[in-house]
Amino acid sequence: MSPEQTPVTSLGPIAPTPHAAVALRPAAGRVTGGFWAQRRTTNADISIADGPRRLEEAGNLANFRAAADTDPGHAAFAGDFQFQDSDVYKWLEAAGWQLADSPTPDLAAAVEQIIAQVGAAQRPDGYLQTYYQLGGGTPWTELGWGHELYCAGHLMQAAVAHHRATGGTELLDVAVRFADHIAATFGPGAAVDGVCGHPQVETALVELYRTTGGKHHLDLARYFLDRRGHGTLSAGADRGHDRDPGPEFWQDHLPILQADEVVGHAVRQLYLLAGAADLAIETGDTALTAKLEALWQDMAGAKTSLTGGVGARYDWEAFGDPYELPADRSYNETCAAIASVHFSWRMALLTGRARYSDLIERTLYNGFLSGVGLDGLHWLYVNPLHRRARAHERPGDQTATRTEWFRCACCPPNAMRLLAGLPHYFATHNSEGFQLHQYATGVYGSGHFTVRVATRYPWEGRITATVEQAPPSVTGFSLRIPAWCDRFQVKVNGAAVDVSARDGWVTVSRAFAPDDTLVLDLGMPVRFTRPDPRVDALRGMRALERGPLVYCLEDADQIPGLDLEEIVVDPAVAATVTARPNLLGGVNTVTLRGRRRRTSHDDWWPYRADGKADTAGDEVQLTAVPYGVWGNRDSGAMRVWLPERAPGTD
Ligand code: FUB
Ligand code: ZN
Repeated sequence: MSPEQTPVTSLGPIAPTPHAAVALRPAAGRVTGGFWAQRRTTNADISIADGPRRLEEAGNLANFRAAADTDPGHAAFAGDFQFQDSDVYKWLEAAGWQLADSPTPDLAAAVEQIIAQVGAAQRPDGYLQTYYQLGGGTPWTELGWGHELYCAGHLMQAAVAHHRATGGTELLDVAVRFADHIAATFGPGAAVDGVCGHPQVETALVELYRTTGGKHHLDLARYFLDRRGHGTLSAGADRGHDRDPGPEFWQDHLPILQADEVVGHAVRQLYLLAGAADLAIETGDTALTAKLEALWQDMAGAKTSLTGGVGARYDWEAFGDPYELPADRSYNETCAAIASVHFSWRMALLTGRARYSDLIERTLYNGFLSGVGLDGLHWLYVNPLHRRARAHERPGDQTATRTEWFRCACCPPNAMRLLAGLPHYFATHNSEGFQLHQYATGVYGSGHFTVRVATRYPWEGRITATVEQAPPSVTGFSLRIPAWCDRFQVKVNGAAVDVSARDGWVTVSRAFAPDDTLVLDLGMPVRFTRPDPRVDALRGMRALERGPLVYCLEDADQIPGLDLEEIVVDPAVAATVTARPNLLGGVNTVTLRGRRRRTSHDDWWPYRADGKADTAGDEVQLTAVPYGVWGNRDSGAMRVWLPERAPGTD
């Protein structure tokens, strides 16, 4: 059976239980063509396929064999980080979603082999972390940096993916044994009463509960959430870590219900909030939901880059102050963008609000995808919005240049797992109908409602959705109108319908029949975007956007000799869009006229009295490409935010 014909029924990464308090439930999806098919094919055929080689080369798999004592030649832990097992688990999770989508014998065999190595390494009491098993220290004594629960969480998520994809329990059994060991070890009056320095196990335990039905997994997730914020973590307790990042870094500064803003390490913060959202979904905790909505608003409203990137600070990979969103030194780790998608999707399910999927869209196309090389082999760990031709990286910085793998390789397999499970973030259903959140060519469905979507999105704004199967119970079909779009039209079976967007959704209400066709046309003019004036680092700048895509200028597309530090733009000038099928995997470029500021040797001082005009420069053509594909050609300069031409200059 071809992927086109197989029914869309599989469960994805987040599968709320039947009694969950959700406004929307994820629908199944299969992407069959277009933008995301291209990127997901590279993910499957190149990135995931190459994963075992990478994990072998970096020593991650040898660690499991050594812990199982079947490989005495590699008895010492390989690598620099306690959490390296998680790279293997993230890869296994990616492979699981890939197997669910389009299984191949080679991938199935690789998964089976690696699961066997993981299982063999597990201690008889259920404990599993190769770093500590290979002499790294005493388990559960270094909760700050030890990452034991973090790794356990990734193991659980991998096991859930494998089980949902294949029905097999080989990895699930390992994960449940570890979860049981954790339950026996942690809790008031137990051997350990505390939390992990890196949240992650919370969301994983909820998903394990959804898979096994074991209420104790949900209770354990609740314990870890409630115990956090009571100052149980301190770096001093961990050997070899004399720099204490402070309680905010590892989300131990406040109980979540007392928190007013997103702070500390961005991935830690957002994994925690994703886990809390999962708990709210399964328990109907309305106070927690309200708090999560407020924290999401703080993140989106004051701490997110235009690209959806989060975690602006290089120091401790942390959220900055409100509006601390520089273009050049914005860290925006790829994992943080992924964590933002995880959090937002759970909020979309909880509340039904389109704003969460708006941010997911922005993040996916821009701040996430920039982390993934077009070749599927080169990655960005940090995703700034400006790279100068003269490198501004400090020794020890994560580089803003594409790299094959990292010493701390958290991002590549994390990106693989998101891409592999991505179609499950695209559509939902509830008692009122069916909702499309993201637009990608493919087949989406729930129950007996199935719809086939055809689109050239994000290059064009037309989305055609043809109903294939429609039970009488589905009387509403909703389409998300992105926040960036202020002109759209909906046609049903060729006739324009008068619908307006409410809270980001347009809903066509009728009894649907097979072959009913909805066409949504989203206006996609090029937009000049200005920052909130409170973003001091960006004042006086403009960015180019079209549809869901943020654009940037890269050296490679400009006239020879143009210095991107010298150009200014005028938002009043027209910009043109050109389809370039042979550039960067096929993109639309945006061309506009800008001006090169003329500098002279007399400009020894970069400040001028108000009223003194800049020196006039010549007009130049500028070509912008989508930010999501920047850095795929060379290591030249790049910038998203462009200085606006000052009034009074010619
Ligand atoms: O600590 C594990 C991972 O390493 C984090 O999620 C990333 O931010 C990186 O610091
Ligand atoms: Zn990462």
